Amino acid sequence: MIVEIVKGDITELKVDAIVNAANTSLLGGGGVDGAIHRKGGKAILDECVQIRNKQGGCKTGEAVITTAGNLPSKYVIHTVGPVWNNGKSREEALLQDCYLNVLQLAVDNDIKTIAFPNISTGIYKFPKELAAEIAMDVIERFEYKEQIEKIIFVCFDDENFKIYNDIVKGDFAYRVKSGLFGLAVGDALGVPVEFESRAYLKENPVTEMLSFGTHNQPIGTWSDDSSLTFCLAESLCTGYDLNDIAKNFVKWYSAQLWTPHGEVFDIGIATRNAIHNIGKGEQPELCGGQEEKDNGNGSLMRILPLVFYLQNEKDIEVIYQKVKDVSSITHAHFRAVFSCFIYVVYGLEILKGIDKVEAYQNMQKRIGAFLMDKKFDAVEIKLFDRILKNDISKYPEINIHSSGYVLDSLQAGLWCFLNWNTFEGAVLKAVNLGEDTDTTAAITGGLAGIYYGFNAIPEKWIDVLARKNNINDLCKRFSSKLKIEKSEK
Ligand code: AR6
Repeated sequence: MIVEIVKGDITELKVDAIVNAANTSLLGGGGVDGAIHRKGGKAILDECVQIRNKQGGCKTGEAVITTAGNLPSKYVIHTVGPVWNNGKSREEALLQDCYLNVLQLAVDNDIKTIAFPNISTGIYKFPKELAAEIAMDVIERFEYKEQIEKIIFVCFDDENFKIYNDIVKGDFAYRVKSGLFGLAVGDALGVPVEFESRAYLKENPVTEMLSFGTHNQPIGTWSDDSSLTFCLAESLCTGYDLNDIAKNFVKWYSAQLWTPHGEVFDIGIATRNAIHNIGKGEQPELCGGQEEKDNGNGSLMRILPLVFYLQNEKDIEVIYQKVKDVSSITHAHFRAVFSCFIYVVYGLEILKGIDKVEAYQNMQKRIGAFLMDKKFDAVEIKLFDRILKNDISKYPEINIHSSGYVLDSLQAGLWCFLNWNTFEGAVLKAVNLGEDTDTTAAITGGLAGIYYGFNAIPEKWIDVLARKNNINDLCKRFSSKLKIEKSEK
């Protein structure tokens, strides 16, 4: 079941059913009830009268169904919300009953898409925030929710729209889903044009999800970037165990774990060598290449799940060590490790729900403080000046490279994320920078996904994404595992 929040007029929605905030008479009134009867016409009123004759109206908390007359939807489900009486008259329980009874009627009538107004929050004066929390809570706990494909909350006023968005975006499971889908969508947008030059893409920019091209894959196919990201998340679902993570990487390569269509069609050199070492039984954190030439973007592209795993970790030393170990399975050189570290620390700031520029500055401060007592090679640290000392977003495009070199990928990913103000704009820019298109867009898409949220990812891109149901299922398992760990701490 997908939950969407939209701002607008519920009478215009073409869904299986819209919900009416009616009164016990069922004969129409003001607010959304008035709008539905006005637009829907006499047919709805006639059916309501029939119901009245049979059962004498509709009690508060209950629901009845009619067809939708002249409205674009097929049905209207009328429910009667409670009038707010300072919480003294079981209003919360009655509002819960409204949502529950509507959902039950929807399932009984094989309704797959349904739109709710913000019941009781108008003329009946129910506090909006409390009403939104009740609505979300009931649908989350509804036993047959998987029988409904989509629930849309239609907010008429700005205040309700903001309240609903805040609830959805603040939800941890939603953020996990936003990040992992954001990464995979970016990856899949880049796959058909991987290795194309920037000049070529300036002439022929990618604006949509394409098929075939470089790797001859069907539309919506993601690459090793997403595969290894999912392998890491999959392993973290059972706890933090480097051996298990490394084993999953081998399973991907040799047993098609988390491949989009059962085959590995792209793999980096360093990752291939590391997987060979893992197979020989070496300690996981010693499997990755340690030479300067081993600084490809192959660990950065798959590190995102650590942002979620480390969400409650306050100690930056622990964060560094975990990022170092997980990167080192395939990429052990300081530059690759430190790039992953910057990405994870920035991701943790983004996860707080603050503005992306403020989050960027916080990341710079946190890493600056972390470096104070470290004796890292100064030449290496200097390589990160553009990101840590300056503002990477201010550099002109000509200074932003998008090769498979980890430092290029990190700079390009941050640059796209910071300079475009939509998910779509950021990932398309990342693809159109050319060369390592899938990885630049995956790195951008992971951050942009968390920041703008799953609902901001164009639906047409999610629709064509390979194994989207499996990814959704992984996100649910991963976030509930992390929620359990959080409550046990
Ligand atoms: N589309 C979506 N939402 C709307 C629309 C619309 N066209 N019009 C209003 N809303 P209310 P209640 C929102 O007052 O509080 C009637 O007289 C509105 O901004 O319609 O449950 C009935 O007959 C608010 O957020 O319903 C009852 O007597 C939400 O819908 C009484 O009002 C509900 O506001 C029910 O009061």
